[in-house]
Amino acid sequence: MMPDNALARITADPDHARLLLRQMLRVRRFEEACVELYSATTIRGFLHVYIGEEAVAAGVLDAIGPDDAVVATYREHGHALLRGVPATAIMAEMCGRAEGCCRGRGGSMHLFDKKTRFFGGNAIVAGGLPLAVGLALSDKMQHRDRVTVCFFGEGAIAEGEFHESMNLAALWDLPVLFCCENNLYAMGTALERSESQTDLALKASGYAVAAWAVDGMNVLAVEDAARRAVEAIRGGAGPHFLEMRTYRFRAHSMYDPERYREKAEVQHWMERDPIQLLRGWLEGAGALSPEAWAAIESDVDDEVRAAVAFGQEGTLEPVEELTRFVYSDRPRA
Ligand SMILES: Cc1ncc(C[n+]2csc(CCOP(=O)(O)OP(=O)(O)O)c2C)c(N)n1
Ligand SMILES: [Mg+2]
Repeated sequence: MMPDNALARITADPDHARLLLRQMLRVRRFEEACVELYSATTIRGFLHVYIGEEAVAAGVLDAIGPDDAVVATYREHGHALLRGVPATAIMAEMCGRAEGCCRGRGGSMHLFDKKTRFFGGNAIVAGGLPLAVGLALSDKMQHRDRVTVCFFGEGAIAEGEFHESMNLAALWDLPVLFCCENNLYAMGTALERSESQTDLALKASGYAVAAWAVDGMNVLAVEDAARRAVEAIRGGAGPHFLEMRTYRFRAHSMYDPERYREKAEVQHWMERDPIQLLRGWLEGAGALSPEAWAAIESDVDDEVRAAVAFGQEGTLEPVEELTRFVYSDRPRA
């Protein structure tokens, strides 16, 4: 069933709703290609895909501007892509090529791009939160009208860095949007097995951070919540926390045999696939013809195909170069 506000939003601006659909599909197809390249051992190391959670990045990143900053986790290919890092540069990075956004030295978990103010790609659980607080503190001290969005999984809530970051952000009234991607599992550990309090917004409220939960499978609801929060932050209302209720359809990483959850549970969530939900609502509202959907798919496939070719054809850095950037290249004064 289409929520009433979804119909109203689609009717008011069908182009925008179709754009959100396209953005989610770009992430889905890009990551499906990554899985294939991983199976072919073109992508090595760890790979954590975001499939199922696309509505969160698509909705939130639509609500901020180019001067704002983004901090994410190791499940960040989609965030980088939707932030505007070219698909080619991300794919080359995934394949460890010199043409990648970090010269192939970061790989899947450490995408970084100065131009789009994308501050990682952080492999340490909760490691991005203090970075976001620092970025926001710097903006506040320099009177810049910027917001920092920090994405992290619900597993981060068990870390001390979460609590320290919430406290300092609230104490210093910092312009941060904490965006918790609650997919119910931290690797194989279910939230209710590791936390006595599973209402995550309540935890942020305990630090006097404005917080609420959002249906993370409904991109329109995500975007709406993010816009409200960002507007309030820009207006000086201090940090906000959104608990995005979502689910990952695939395993934690490519190495995970998934023994900790039932197939029926995965199936239940897959019936709320954010892409299929929005697609169905658009069709129901008469705002997406079969031709329009086919055109979106075809554009996205072209983009991904070009990225895969670019990544595969990229150059591996010569072995002699591998210790570069460990220490500064600058000669000592
Ligand atoms: C400080 C730290 N401890 C443990 C790990 C190993 N580890 C990697 S991912 C992960 C689970 C994190 O789950 P969550 O924050 O919910 O994010 P999700 O993977 O679900 O997106 C753990 C424990 C790590 N990377 N960093
Ligand atoms: Mg999780």
